[in-house]
Parts: sequence; structure tokens; C-alpha cells
Amino acid sequence: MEREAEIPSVATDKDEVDIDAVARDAAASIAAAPSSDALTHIETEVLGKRSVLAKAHRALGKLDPESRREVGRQLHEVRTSLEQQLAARRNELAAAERMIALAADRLDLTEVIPDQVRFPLSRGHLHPVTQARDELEDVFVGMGFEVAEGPEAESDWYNFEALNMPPAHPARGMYDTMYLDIGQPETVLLRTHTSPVQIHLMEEAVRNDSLPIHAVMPGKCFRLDTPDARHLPVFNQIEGLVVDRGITFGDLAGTIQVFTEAYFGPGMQSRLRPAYFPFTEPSAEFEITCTICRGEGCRTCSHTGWVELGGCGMVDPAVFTAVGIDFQVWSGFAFGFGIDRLALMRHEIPDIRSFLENDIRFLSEF
Ligand code: FA5
Repeated sequence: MEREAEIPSVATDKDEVDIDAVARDAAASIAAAPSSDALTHIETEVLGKRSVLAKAHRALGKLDPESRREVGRQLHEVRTSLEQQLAARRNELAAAERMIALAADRLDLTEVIPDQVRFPLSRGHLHPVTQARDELEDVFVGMGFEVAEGPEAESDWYNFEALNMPPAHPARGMYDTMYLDIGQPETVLLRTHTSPVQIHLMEEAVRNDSLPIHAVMPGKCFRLDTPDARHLPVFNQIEGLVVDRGITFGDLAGTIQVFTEAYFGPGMQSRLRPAYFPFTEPSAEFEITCTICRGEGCRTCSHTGWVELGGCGMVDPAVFTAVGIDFQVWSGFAFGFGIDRLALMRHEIPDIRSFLENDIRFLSEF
């Protein structure tokens, strides 16, 4: 009120500016701003380069030195005050908008006692990766495979040595291994792949004289892999093993082709690329066209247009020898596919980490 007696004014190009009136109008607009976006707009209007205050500031040079000092001080005060009001209003609006977003996203996870329910309960369901594992088992059982399982903690022998990777074999570097603090250092580990279950099955078949083998082995695997769009440190594989008389690479390729059509439906483009695994010879990598970008290249496929789903090959004679199977009589193929990867591609999910975030909105889509 006191200041009204000496209303400051400054001449811009066109007319005189009543600084107090500008400040009052700006304060009213700020207080009435209905949203953060509207407030950003108001901020530009009252403090931006084209604002009345900015113009008044630019016109200071036309005033005599004493008036320039006085009006300059008042412009500075008004600007500081408006900045504070803007910050306060921005906080208020952000808090209110956060409450609205939280209310919209709210998930009622409280326990419901069935007696009190007046509407049908919505059912939960299995995790999408568990669903994928079940579907894969069904596909392979339909093709004549049995389902087997093995331990998640393994000895060095099953995970590496019996698979033709003696200590210090360079291929061990492909698997960044998590060792358990049990027994001698680096003798017990969390399996890095499901291939050790092959060894258990072959040993058992030799013990029970029950060859041939046609089995798939799903389960968790562990590697010190840095999580990214295609990698998790804990993931799932489904291993396949066929040991019989006269098995050829053609049987392997045919099995993978039938499996691909059964799991993805017809029309999926896949390929086998030459690869190296110590436990198979020859070896191949199984890839499909990235379903996220349809082969164009994207973050999920590291811009290659292809996603590797697994490895495969003909069982190496050294592996047969390690478990006591005569490779002159028996031959076989093996494969190991990433279940999480398969689910990722089948459901066209761009990032494998979505499976672990436990966001009910994501999970309820399956
Ligand atoms: C193996 O693990 C071999 N044991 C596969 C095999 C079995 C080859 C039998 C020959 C015969 P590889 O490291 O490439 O190979 O892994 C196989 C698949 O597991 C990958 O193609 C991928 O689909 C999945 N996988 C591997 N590491 C990860 C990870 N960190 N996160 C998610 N999936 C993974």
C-alpha cells in the first residue's frame, strides 16, 4: 500500500509501464494456474524475453541515472518475487498432479475375504516366463520328448569338464560363472547353462542301460552378465538332447524347424549360423528375425535385425566318452534355447528386464 503512493513507471518503446500493476496481474495468473503446463506458459509470458518486464528492463537505458537505479531495483524485486511465487506454485501443482497420477495407478493389493465379495474375483495367472516354459514343454512333449530336470548348483565336472571344458579351457570364458563358497575354491557353482543336465541324463541312461534318450530339460541358469535388453544374470534355458542310433544334423535342423513353427506360428524367419561349443561338433547358433523391428534393426537386436535364441549341434564324441557311451554306436544332437528370449520375441517385448519389474500392468497383459 505504501508503495502505491510512488507507483514506479518506466517508458518502453510504446507506452509507460506500471510495474506494480504488472506484478499484481502476474501474481494473480500464477496463483490461478491450473496445471504445470499452464504455469510454464505463464512463466514465459511474465518473465520471458518478450514480457512487459523484460521490455521495461531494456528501456532502463532511457532513464536518467537516479531513476534508472530506482526503477532497476524495483524491477529486480518484482522479478525475484515472481520467481519465488512461480517456484511455490510449481511445487503445489506437481504435488497435486502426483496425487492424481498415483490415484489413477493405484492397485488394490489388500486381501479380500471371499464372503464379502459382491463381484467376481479377478484371477491371477502364471508369470509369462513360466507360461512360456509350460508351452515349450508342451511343444516338445508333442514332438515325442520327455521332460527332465537337474540341480541348479553343480560341480565343475557337470558344468564344464564332462562337457569337454577341462580346467583353463578358453571356452570357460564364455560363461561368467558364480561360484559357491562350498568345498575347494571354484569347485561348486550355480550352473551357467542347462547342458550339465545332459550329462546327468546320459550317466543315468548308462547306469540303467536305458538308451536312447529324447528329452528336454528346462531350468534356471546363472551368469555374471550385466542386465540389458537381452540379458539377465538369472535366466531360463530349455536344453534338448537326443541320443540314438543314426542321428544326423538333418534331424537337428528338422527338429528346430518344427519347433519354431509350433512355438511362433508359420512364417517366422529363422537361420542356423556356424558357431563353436566345446560339447558339440559341428555347432550352430539358432537365430530368428527380430520381432520388434521385423529385421530393420533396433536396440533389442543391437541393430543387427536378428536375435540369437540358442545354441545347438551334434554331441561331441569327447562328451560321449566322458559319460561312457560308445560314439561308434550312438550319435546325437543337443540344443539349449533361452526361454526368456523366446518369450521376449514371441510377445514382441523390447526389453527382457520387463519380466523382472513386477509391474502388474505389464504382467496382466499375458
Ligand atoms: C549355451 O548356453 C549352450 N549351453 C547352448 C547349447 C546347448 C549349445 C547344447 C549346444 C548344445 P549360450 O551361452 O549361447 O549357449 O546360451 C544359449 C541361449 O541362452 C542364448 O542364445 C540366449 O537365448 C540364452 N541366454 C544366454 N545368456 C543369457 C542371459 N544372460 N540372459 C538371457 N538369456 C540368455
